[in-house]
Amino acid sequence: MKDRNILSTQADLGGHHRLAGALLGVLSGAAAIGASQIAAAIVGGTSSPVIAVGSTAIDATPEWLKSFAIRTFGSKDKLALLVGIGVILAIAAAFLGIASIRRPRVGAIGLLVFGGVGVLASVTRPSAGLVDAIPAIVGAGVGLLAFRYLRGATGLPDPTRSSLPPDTEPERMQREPIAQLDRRRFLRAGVVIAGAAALSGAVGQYLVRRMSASASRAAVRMPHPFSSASPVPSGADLRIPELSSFITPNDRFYRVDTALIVPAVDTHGWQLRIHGMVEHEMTLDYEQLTARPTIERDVTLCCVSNEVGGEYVSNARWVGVPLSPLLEEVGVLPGADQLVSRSSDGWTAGTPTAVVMDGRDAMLAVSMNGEPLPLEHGFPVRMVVPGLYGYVSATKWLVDLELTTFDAFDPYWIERGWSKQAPIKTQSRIDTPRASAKLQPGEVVVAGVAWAQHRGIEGVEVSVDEGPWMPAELGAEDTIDTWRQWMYRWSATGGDHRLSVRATDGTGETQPSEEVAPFPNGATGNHTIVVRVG
Ligand SMILES: Nc1nc2c(c(=O)[nH]1)N[C@H]1C(S)=C(S)[C@@H](COP(=O)(O)O)O[C@H]1N2
Ligand SMILES: [Mo]
Repeated sequence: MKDRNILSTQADLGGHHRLAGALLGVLSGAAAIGASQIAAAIVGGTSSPVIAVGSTAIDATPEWLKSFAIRTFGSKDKLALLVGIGVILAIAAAFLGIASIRRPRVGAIGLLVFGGVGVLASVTRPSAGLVDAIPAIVGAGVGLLAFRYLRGATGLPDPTRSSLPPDTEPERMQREPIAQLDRRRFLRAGVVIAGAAALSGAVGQYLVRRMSASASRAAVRMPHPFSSASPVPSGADLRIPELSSFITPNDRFYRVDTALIVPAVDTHGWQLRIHGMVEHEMTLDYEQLTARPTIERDVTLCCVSNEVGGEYVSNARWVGVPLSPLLEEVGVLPGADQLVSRSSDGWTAGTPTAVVMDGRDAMLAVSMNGEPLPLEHGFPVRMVVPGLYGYVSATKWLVDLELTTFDAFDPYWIERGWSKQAPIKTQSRIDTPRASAKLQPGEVVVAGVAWAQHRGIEGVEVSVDEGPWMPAELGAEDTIDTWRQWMYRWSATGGDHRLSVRATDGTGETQPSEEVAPFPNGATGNHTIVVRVG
């Protein structure tokens, strides 16, 4: 009699119940994995249980199966493994979830078993410690909470908590579950858990990737430059208080990009593909790239959206692989007038091929002021092309170079109306005194920077109250690709005064005084400030 009851109740588990059970299992599992990812990001190291299980599986895989996987999935073999683990987990979770409709304990035990596997895999990884057990434990705990919450939201009775006398149990289990599935409440709870799991999984995943990128950055050995830069001439930095230092420290270097979150790219697995209108495509990994002869150069970068007097300009010492020999090696086909560079997050810039090849120090930079590129500035590899605004040349997190034509492709900012051709315009800025400063009468040192990358700065002049242009003293020139400091000793008299600056580049051309907005190819106008003396 009892046996018959159990069989019939199992058969009574309708389609909706089975679906709810499967969802219950999969969502609880997803919540567990999401939580474990966040915990892994906080604990640090390589403690993500999913990755640990994956790595353990790889270690345990016989050689023949590994080579089969590599042959079949190529460089996607690890992804295939993770997808495989995910599918197995999802199927197991779905079955456990269905079973737990009748016997909630099955779900709880399932979560604990998977948590245990995660703990074992995590703590037995080489270099793992006991703290690496935490993410799997947190995951199992959160999974249990999600499971209880979702199970409760089904509205189905929990036979283990029944207040009914035990002998009425088979009777109740036979009928009630079918009647009581609260679909709306369960779906609402399911959406909440699915959202939380997806969000925490994604955030945790990013944090883990970011840590691995930082670790990979810390492990990078900077190549000794094949062609070193000369030391910065001693007179290049006038060392005036409030004047921008000649070399901008990395943490003060301006930053402009479209990335909401900084792309986290590892050198391990990084590849640069050079393709398009070339005789032979080439793909380089990080080791192959940095094994090539490198150059060390000082180059001032600036942004096209820099307003007159703005902060989006900075100077650094870069080490990188010169770009033109690479392009010679792949053999640029005639007509390929645009070099499109693409970042890991899909941003693109288009640089004239002719500019890259004209002998200037266009490079794939790996180091900035003696350190690997900071993550914010494009780690592991970015482009630097002296003389062009960043949006047409300075791609960070570089992964792809394609030779094409200006007619065939519009990169990111060109699609949005900015000019295809964007050489840097000659500009100058007053750093000190600050606008609206209150000064004492007598000698005031007015100082700032001027730039006209790849043409150089020949002269800087200052005008007071729209009076005659008077020559400023120039800091020593480092190279024509860097900015140049200037200073002017002004005998300040009482009252409000307007100070203006303008620069003349190495071709003898003075910066236009006409005030033009940054859109579509760079601002012009003379930086002018008002100060109060007395
Ligand atoms: N991947 C990527 N690279 C990019 C950008 C971007 O949005 N994404 N912005 C460019 C622009 S507009 C400028 S001015 C420079 C700024 O470089 P920095 O942030 O290192 O100063 O990066 C360029 N490289
Ligand atoms: Mo820019």
